[in-house]
Amino acid sequence: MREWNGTKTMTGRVRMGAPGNGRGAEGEAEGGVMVAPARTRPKRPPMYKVILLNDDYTPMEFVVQVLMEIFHKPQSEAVELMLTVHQQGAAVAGIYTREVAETKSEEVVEAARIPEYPLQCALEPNE
Ligand code: TYC
Repeated sequence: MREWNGTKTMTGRVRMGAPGNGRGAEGEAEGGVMVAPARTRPKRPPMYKVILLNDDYTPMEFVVQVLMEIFHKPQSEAVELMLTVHQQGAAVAGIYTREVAETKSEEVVEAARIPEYPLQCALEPNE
């Protein structure tokens, strides 16, 4: 019988190590039993959309500034995105890992809290 000496590739397919001593390049013998090695590369982290929400009070210029400073949008794109939110109620400002998405959302709310604007964001899993 052939012993396991495969390694897992990023796509999840099995790649066999060199035959011979029963040890793949990355496999480890443990009491004579081969164990599958850990994945060689970490999985992609779950991603989250930061959705900017419309309201009736936050000035358009302030939203454009937020999109440029917090989401690093060029001015033309920031104006376009702000108008989309204004006309359609919401739009995706960016897609990030959970921690980064939460931080962006907190930064938006905090920036708006100082001049007392009600600007808000929502987070949504990306797929
Ligand atoms: N609707 C706001 C206004 O008329 C502008 C606005 C745009 C507010 C986008 C929030 O996320 C927003 N002043």
